[in-house]
Amino acid sequence: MLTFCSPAQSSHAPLRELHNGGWMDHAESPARLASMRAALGAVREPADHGLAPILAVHDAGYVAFLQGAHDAWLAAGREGDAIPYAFPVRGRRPLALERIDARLGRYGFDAATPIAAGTWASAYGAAQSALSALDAVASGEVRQAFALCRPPGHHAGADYFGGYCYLNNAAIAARAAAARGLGPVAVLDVDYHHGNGTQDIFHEDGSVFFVSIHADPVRDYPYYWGHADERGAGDGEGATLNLPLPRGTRWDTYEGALGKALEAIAAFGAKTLIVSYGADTFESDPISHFALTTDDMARIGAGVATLGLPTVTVMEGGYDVAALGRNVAAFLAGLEGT
Ligand code: OKP
Ligand code: ZN
Repeated sequence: MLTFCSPAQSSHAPLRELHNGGWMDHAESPARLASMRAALGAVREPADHGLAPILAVHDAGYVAFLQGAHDAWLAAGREGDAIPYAFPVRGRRPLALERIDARLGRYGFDAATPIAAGTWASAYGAAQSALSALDAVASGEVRQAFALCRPPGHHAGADYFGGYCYLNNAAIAARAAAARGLGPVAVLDVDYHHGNGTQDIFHEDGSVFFVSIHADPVRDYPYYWGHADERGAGDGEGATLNLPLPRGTRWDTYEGALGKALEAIAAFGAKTLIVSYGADTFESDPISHFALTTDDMARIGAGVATLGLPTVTVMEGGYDVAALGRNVAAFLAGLEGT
């Protein structure tokens, strides 16, 4: 599988995250990338598409904030990673506050997503990988390509970061595909966690169909999105499909949801597919609670391949570092039919 990855994507190295009331080593580590690189072999460096395709998804003020946040943190006399701790929830006025803590809370939605020295460079590199994977498919060079993105993207909205995500790589690729006339576009999100950022970005956009299979947010992060009655709004009504599943889900249950998702994508008439792939559905993932096996990853890939669509897969989560490389390789082998 033609795979894109930028060396800049290793520079994001958040130190720790607040987890269940205590500090733990950050789950989204550079070691994840090393595990995947070791299993996948050669990668191609992405071309630099600049900021324009990022700004087609993300708010300009938010992007400027991300670019400067860690410098502003240091300028405020702080050390280590910038982490928000106060949030203007429930319709507080949009105040143009200068203090770094106020700006962190304005743009962040959780305290698990630090902004470190290398965060912008890595997020920018990951977005460029997604755009180059799209180029390779759009030009006809390949039918399928893989963007080995890190940090992940599906929790990031037009003007917010959270869930280890800063720029929404899948949404950036999907919007670029639509802009190139490759639509209708579908985004299939098979990460364990609901892709709330992607859902929000396309919530009122009927030209991109968003379908997600994920842990029921009644029990699992991100809680406030991903419930089955969220179906899009306005022009996008009906172009969002959420398929929440219970903790403990194995292939026998997962297979039915995947079948529904694929049927809906075909019925929508998608011409290009973006897959947000997370390996955190794996049975021994340290922060997740499904029970899929490495063979099941290949089954997901093979299922997606039955759509027969030009496909860009974008990497999202997966935190069992020792198993991550082989799980991703199994998914991609299933997708390629090998
Ligand atoms: C990112 B992706 C605090 C709990 C917050 C955030 C999970 C983000 C998952 N430690 N957990 O979807 O794999
Ligand atoms: Zn996840």
